[in-house]
Amino acid sequence: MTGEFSHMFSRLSQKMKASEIRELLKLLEKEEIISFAGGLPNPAAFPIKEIKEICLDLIENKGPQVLQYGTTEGVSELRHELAKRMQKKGMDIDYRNVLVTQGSQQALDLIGKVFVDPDDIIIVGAPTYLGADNAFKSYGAVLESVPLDDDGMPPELLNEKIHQLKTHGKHPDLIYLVPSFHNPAGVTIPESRREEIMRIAVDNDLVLVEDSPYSELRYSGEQVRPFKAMDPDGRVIYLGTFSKILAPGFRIAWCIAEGEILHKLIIMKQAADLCTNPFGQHVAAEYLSRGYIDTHVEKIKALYKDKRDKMVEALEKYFPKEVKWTKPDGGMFIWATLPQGIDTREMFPRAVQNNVAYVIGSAFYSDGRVSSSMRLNYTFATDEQIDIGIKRLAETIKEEMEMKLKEPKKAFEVDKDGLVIGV
Ligand code: PMP
Ligand code: G9A
Repeated sequence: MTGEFSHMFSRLSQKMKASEIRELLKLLEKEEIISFAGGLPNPAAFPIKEIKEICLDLIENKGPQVLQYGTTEGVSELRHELAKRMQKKGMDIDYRNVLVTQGSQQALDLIGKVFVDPDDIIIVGAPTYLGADNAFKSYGAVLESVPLDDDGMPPELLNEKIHQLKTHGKHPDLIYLVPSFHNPAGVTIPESRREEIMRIAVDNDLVLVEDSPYSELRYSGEQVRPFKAMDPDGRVIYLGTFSKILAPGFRIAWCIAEGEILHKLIIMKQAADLCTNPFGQHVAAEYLSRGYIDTHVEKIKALYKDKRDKMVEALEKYFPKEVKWTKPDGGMFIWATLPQGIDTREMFPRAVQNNVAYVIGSAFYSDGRVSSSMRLNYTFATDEQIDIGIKRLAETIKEEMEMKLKEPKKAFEVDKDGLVIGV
């Protein structure tokens, strides 16, 4: 029997709920379920042969070095390679601005540690990436959201939100954006809008967090300059990651920051983990310096573009005409919106019974509102699964639309913290 310790927990940990995505991933270990839930890369996109070659070389030729502790800032070969890559995107930085982190998720956590006191305000989109929501809330942040449209966050609504907060005596410090191929909405902020948002950030003295895991995965349209390339005074913190362009199992990402912000992030990382896995960093550095990355990104772009098209085709073929969805120019997600009155959280057990899964829309709203939207990942499933899974989902939606007044049967139970406890 386990004892009772919850009275010892911090106030913040008592308030924290489990991540809907992390919990869903456990549930979806059932083999018969076709999952469009997790934002997982396709395993066919992992460059196993090259990684094996690099690992063998490193162990044989640099074993003592790559198996040792590293600096908190990151392995210097990797920081140099990443700085070159970021300079090509127009950023006026050098390797000293690169902080290697344990996934971008760690950077989000470090940003929370550096900037957030309980009840501090962060502006986010509605919807927004729920991992950021969780990271910031774990430090007691209050998230104020601005609704997104087809071009991401509208500057006029951002201005209005800031003005509204100020009239109540509140001043946000941070704005968090996923400007390219948004998770979950799939939308991208065009360059002119980025310039306007940048001006608003400067005028209102906001630090802008540019979380950009998907920007390299563009399948159509023109590249857009990152906010970090428009940054006049070091107020943009840019986050990039190898999770979607190499392999998430490495847990290696990078954060571009400047001056005292960078300094504080480093100090917080020293306390968090000493350093990011040095062996993985050396592998990533070699992967870049041997010139493998660009060929690989082109390969996965072709694969994912095809999968996006397959999913759009299946949606057109099977989904009821009342459902609307985005057709993203890149990234990994389609955001589908069902007719008003359908709650995708309520519908979820029915989908699991029909052996198909998605992420419920409400998971991406910091106020947890009811949502008739769902996020569909198209990169992980096979082509055949995309067709079968979307057909199952279409049937689920039709059933829900017809029977929405009936009590849905539970396909799983959750405990008081939102952890899945039985299927
Ligand atoms: N930010 C966004 C917008 C994401 O979609 C993800 C992963 N889904 C992350 C951060 C975290 O990525 P990682 O920790 O694997 O680098
Ligand atoms: O939590 C994970 O496994 C990463 C994926 C994030 C997402 O689905 O958005």
